Amino acid sequence: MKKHLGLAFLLYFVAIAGSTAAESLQPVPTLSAQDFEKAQFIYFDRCSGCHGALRKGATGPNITPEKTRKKTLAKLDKILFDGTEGGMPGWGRDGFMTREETQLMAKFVQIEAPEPPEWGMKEMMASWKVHVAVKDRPTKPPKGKNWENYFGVVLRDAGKISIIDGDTKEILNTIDSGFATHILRTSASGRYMFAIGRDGKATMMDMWAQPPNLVAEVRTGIDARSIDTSKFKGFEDKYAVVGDYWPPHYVIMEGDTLKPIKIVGTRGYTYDTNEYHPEPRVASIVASHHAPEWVLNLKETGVVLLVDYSKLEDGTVTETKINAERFLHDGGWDSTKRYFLVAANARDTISVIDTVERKLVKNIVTGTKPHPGRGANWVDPKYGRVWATVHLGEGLVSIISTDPKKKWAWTVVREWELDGNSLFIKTHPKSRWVYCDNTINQKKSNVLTIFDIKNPEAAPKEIEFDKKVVHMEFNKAGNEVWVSLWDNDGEVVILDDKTHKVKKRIKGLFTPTGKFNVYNTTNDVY
Ligand code: DHE
Repeated sequence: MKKHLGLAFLLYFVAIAGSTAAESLQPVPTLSAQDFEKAQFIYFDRCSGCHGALRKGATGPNITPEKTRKKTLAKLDKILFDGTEGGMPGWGRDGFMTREETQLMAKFVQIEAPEPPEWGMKEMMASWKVHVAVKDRPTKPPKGKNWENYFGVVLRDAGKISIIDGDTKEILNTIDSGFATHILRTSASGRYMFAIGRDGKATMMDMWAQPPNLVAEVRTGIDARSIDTSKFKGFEDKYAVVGDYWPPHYVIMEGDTLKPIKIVGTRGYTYDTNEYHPEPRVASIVASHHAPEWVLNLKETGVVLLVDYSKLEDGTVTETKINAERFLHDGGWDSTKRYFLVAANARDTISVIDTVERKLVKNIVTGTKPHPGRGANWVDPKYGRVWATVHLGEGLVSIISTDPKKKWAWTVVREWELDGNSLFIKTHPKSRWVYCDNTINQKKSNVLTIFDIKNPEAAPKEIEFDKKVVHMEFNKAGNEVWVSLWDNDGEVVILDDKTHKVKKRIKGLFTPTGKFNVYNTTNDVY
């Protein structure tokens, strides 16, 4: 198996559900202890993100043995090797698994899922390390450095973060992080950047140090995707929070040392059918600007939690539960930062949460599997303030009115066609362009598509690169867009936002994926 170049993002719909109950079950295969261990690792690395640790399904379908044993090993192996039209990656075809490995995984999914171990305070405390004590850190920002224009670039398969000076384009430091590092967020001041690895390891980096350095780390669980910090007035830089996939819980930590303070479980009931779910995973997290709260999105139950952290000094958190839709995934603010728009990808829906009135505004049906990242905000010449998402399941940009005063508020006011599925969309308040990647479009994963806000009916422009393009981010000034070329010999390409000419290529980056500008991440500019 190619260990590098993660592709564990595609949604998939294995045709398992098509089998009839009358079909007889295949016998349970046996595996040696060594093969079982190998299969467990491959499952964690490639499969659990979409199917869940217990295989009950989320973005991908349920693949528990009562379903998979209705298929022969040969059929399962074909699905694993070649993928499906519904979005299941062809792990063998694309070179990520050998035939031997897809055959092993076919057997593994016919065997009952081993329950991953719990991970509690004892394990967290044992993993907690403060590399630089608070008293030994700089008390002032670095002189002569535009540190708010630094970028953290995720080097996914290296499990590292490169901190790049956005002014000089120099790599200031490359810092160890968690396994298959996923995303970065910042503290309210922007001084600290936080990374989360798929192994639940949170790392904290100080942008004021010269060069920026690793100051603390803790392992919050076994599988995680999201991290954020307290941003409300009076709580700036005070707390950090990680949302785990496994165990299904969130962990609140000290904002300057990552010392774990509180663990809160998310196991509970689906919002609509009231069925108990053993594994409601924490998907996106954002810090409210209107209350000392985080907005935490629980994937499998479709519940949005507003978690009040203001009484944490007494050890108390208060949760408000808002019914939204299933399965909640990624999302972002509207331009006023009052409304949070989150994708419920199994229901082709964007749920809008009002963080002032603390309620669901509306569930808006868009296209197949919305996937906004944090989405993009701009002012449409006809419809006014809008926010938009791309889709994992079809080539579509859905543009939603976010101005509650308009009669078309919270409806899809415009749609743009893309040539295939996409992962991320981005713009900036100073830009007239909207950028979409085509990362999961097999025909043109190397293409960046650019729509014109001022001429929304015009055909988009396309820029071709020599490698797979993923994720876009602006610099602080809003005049450059940074794009990752996702490869073992990867690059970050910097385009001039006005002319789309290449200004600079930062080469020699191992599997660069997400990029996060300190200022834009701190201030939710997108
Ligand atoms: Fe992500 C955001 C989960 C695969 C790159 N991804 C998110 C968020 C979630 C999520 C819940 C929102 C975090 C937040 O805002 O707090 N991602 C998952 C998965 O479960 C999934 C589908 C499968 C998996 O096994 O992990 C998955 N993600 C991927 C990838 O394959 C990507 C392209 C590269 C990688 O890391 O392997 C990837 N995800 C990203 C990025 C963001 C993200 C860059 C943040 C976008 C932003 O601009 O904020």
